[in-house]
Amino acid sequence: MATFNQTDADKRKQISVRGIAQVENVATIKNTFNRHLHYTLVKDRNVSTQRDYYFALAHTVRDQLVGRWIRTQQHYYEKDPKRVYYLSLEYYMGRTLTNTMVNLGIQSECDEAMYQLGLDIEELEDIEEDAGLGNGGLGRLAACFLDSMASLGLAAYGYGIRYEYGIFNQRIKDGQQVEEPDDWLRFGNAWEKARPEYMIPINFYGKVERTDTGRSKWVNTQVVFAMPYDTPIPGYGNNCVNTMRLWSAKAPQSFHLKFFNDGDYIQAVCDRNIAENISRVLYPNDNFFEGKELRLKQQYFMVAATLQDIIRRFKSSKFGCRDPVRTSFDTFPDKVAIQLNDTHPSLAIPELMRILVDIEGLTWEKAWEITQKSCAYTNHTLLPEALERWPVSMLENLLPRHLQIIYEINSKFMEQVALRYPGDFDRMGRMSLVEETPEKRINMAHLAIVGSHVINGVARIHSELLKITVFKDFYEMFPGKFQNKTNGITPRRWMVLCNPSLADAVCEKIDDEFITDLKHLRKLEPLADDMALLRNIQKVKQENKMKLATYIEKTYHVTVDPTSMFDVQVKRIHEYKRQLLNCLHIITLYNRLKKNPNMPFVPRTIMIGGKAAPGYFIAKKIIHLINAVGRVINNDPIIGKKLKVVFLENYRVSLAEKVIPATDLSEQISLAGTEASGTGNMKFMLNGALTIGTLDGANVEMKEEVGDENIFIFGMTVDDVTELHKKGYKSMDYYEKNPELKQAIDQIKGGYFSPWDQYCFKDVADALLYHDRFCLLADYEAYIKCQEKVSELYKDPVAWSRKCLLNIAASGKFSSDRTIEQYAREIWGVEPTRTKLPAPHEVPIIPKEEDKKKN
Ligand code: D6G
Repeated sequence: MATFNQTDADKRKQISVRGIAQVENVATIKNTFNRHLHYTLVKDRNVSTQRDYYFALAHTVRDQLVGRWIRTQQHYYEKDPKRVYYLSLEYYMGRTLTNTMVNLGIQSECDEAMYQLGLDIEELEDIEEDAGLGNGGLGRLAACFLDSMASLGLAAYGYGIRYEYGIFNQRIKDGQQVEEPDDWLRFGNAWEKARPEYMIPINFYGKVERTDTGRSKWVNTQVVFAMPYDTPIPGYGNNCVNTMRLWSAKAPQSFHLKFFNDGDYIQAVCDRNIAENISRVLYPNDNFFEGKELRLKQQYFMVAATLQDIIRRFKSSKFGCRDPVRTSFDTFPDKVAIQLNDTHPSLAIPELMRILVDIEGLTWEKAWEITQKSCAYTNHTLLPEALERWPVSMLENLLPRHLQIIYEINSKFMEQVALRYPGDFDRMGRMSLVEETPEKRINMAHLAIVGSHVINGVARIHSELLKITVFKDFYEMFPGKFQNKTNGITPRRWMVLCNPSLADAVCEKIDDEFITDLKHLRKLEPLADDMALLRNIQKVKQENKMKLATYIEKTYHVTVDPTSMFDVQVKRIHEYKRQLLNCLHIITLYNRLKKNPNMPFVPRTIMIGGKAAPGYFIAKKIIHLINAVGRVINNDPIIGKKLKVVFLENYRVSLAEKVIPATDLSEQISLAGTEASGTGNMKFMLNGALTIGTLDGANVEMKEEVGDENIFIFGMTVDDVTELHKKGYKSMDYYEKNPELKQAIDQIKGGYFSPWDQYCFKDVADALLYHDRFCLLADYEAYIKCQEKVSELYKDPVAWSRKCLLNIAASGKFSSDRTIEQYAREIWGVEPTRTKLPAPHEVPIIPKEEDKKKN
C-alpha cells in the first residue's frame, strides 16, 4: 500500500494537464469504487487483491463512459451523418484505463480518490493486460485512428476480430525467443460488452446454384455465428464515445447436428470448438503473407459480419429514404465509407457485390458503382512477401460464390484494360486479378484497387513509390485514384498519457491547445534558447530515464547508467528494419574500446526490443545474436559502464509507453524504400528524442519538418539503392574494404559471441556476406560515421536538448488527428465537426416530447 512521499507530492503539483481534483467528484469516485469492490468484485478489503482494486477502478471509470456512449449513439441516430467504417484485422489497443481517464479528464480525481483510499494508482494501472490484438505498426495505427476519429467527432466505427489470444508473449530463455500464449481474457475484460442478441450468421463452403430468375444462390453452406463485443472509444474532452465492434466466433446450436442425431453427443459438443477456432488467435506475422485457410476464414468472417451490420444500420437509419425502412441503395455511398486497412479485409468488395446482386437484387452495374464509391484501400507495404495472393483452389472450396464474383470483376476489368490499351497483352497479364503461375492465385491488392475509389500509401515517399513500382500500371490507368495519407500517432496516448511531465512542461509555456491540435507545438520553436525551458526538458528526460533504469534493473536484472545515452531501437524484428546494422555498430564500439580502453568515449546504453514471427528463422537468430553480444559486452570489466546492451523482452504497447519517453536516440535505420511509414519514429520525436535514420518512410517528412541540422540522416537514398542494384551489389566488396566491418562479421561468424557453439551465428554472417538483400554492408560506413556525430553532440547537453526541443516543436504534422482529417475530407467525404456533445449531467441530447411541444 502506498504511503505519501515526495514523488506523490510532485505529481500533485502537476495540474496543468491533469486539472485540479474536485472534492465532490473525488467523493463520488470513492463511493463508486467501494460499491464495485463490494457488488461487482464481491470482495471486502481484507481479501481484496491489487487486481480486485484494478477492476473496481476500471468499473468506476467505465461507469463514466456509459451515459456518454449511449448518448453519442443516439446523437448519430438522430443526425444520421455519413458513417465511417474502419475495417481492420488488427487493433493494437494496449491498456484502456489510463487512456479513458485522460480522455474523460478525470485523472486527477481518480488519482486523489485512490490516494485517499491508500492505493497507488500507477500500480493498479500496471495490472491491466494489454489488448494485444495486433502485430506492430499497422494495428497500432488502427488504434490511434480510433482515438482521433472519436476526438474529431466523426460517426466512426472500428470493426475487427476479438481474438481470444492476441500477439504472443515473448520470453527470452538462454538468449532466445520463446513464445507463450497471450491469454489476455483470463481475468475478464472490464471494457467490453458482449451483445449476444445481435449475433449474425456467417456462411462457409457449400456451392452455388442458379435460381429460376437467373440469380445465383449460395447453398449447402456451413454456418458459424459472429457474436459482437463492443468496446467504447472515448474522444478527448468532447463527450463523444464511439464503438469498436469486435466479432467472436460462436458455433450454432445445430453445429454437427448429424453427430447429435447419431447419438455421439459428447463428440458433437467437443466439435463446436472447430467452428469457434476462427477467432481463437491472431496470426503473429508482420509484413508477411501466410496463406493458411484459417486466416482466410478469419478475413471473410470479419468482413461478412461487418457488412451485414453496416447494411442493417443503413436500412434502419432515420433519413435518406421516405420509407420507414430504407429500401433504395442509391444513397449508400453518401451514407457509408468503408476503409480497408491493407488488403486483409479486401473480401469486403466481392462480399458487398454478393449482397447487393444476389440478395438485394441490384444489377451488376449498379452494385459495382456503389461498391467502388463506398470502398477505399490503404496499402501498407512494398515488400513482395507481404502481398496477399490467395490460391484459387482455396477460395473455390471456402467461398465459391466469391470466387465467381472475383472472376466476373476481373473479366469486366480486363475488357476495360483491353479497350484502353488495345493489343497490350503483357499489361493485361500484369494487371489481372488472377495470377496464373506457379499456381492460380488471386492478387488481393489488384482486387482492392479495382474495387475502390481511392488507394493510398502511408507516407509521401511510399505513396510515390507505389505509383512507379508495384502499382505502376494501375496508376497509369487511374492516376486520380492514388493519394497519400501520411500516418500519425495520437498525442493523447503518446504524450499526455505516457509522458505527463513533458506535457506539463509544454503546457506551462504554450497552454494545452496542442493536445487537440498538435501544430501548436510550433510555438515552442522561438523558445529554443529559453534556458529554463531547456533545463526543464532535460530534467523531465532524466527522470524518465531513471524510472526506466529502475524498471530494467527490476525486470531484467541489468544495471544501466541513467546518465549514459539511451539509444533505442524498438519495433518488430525484420531483416529490412536492419536491427543487424545496429548490432554491427555495437560490435564496432566494443572492438574500439577493447583496443583502446582509455579512448574518449560517450557512454551508451543500447536497447533493442521487438518480437520475431515464430516461423521467421533469421529474425529469431538476430534476437539470439543481440543477446549473445550483450552478454559478452555487459560482463567485460574493460568495458565497464561505458557500453551496455539490453534486449527489451516482450516489447508491446505498455512497454513502449515506458521506453519512448526515456529515449535520447531513436534508431530508424531501415533500407531506403522498404519501410512504408513507420510510426515509432513519430512517437520518439514527439517525446524529445533525436533520430538517426535513413531517408525512408516518414523519416523523410520528419527531416523536412525539423530541418536537416536537427536530425541525423545517413546512408543511401532510394535512387542510390536502385543504382547499386543496377550495377550489381556485392556485399563482400564492402566487407573486404572495411577492416572494422570485417572484424565484426568474422567475430559473428567465428563464434566470438557464442563460445558454446562456434557455428551458432554462421547463418547470420553468411546472409550478410552472400545475400545481403537489404544492403546493410553498403550503409555500414555511413552509419558508423553518423553515430560518431551523434556522440559528439551528446557531449554538449545544451546543444543536444535544444535539438530535442526543436524536434518536439516540429512534430505537429505527425498527429493522427491531422491524418484522419485528411482521410475524412479527401477520401470519406465527411467534415470533421469537432463538436462537443453535452455531458450526461448537462442538457439531454434528444428533447423529450413534452419539451418539443413547449418550444
Ligand atoms: C442508440 C439509440 C438507438 C439506436 C442505436 C443504434 O442506442 O435508438 O437504434 O443507438 O445502434 P446501431 O444501430 O448504431 O448499432
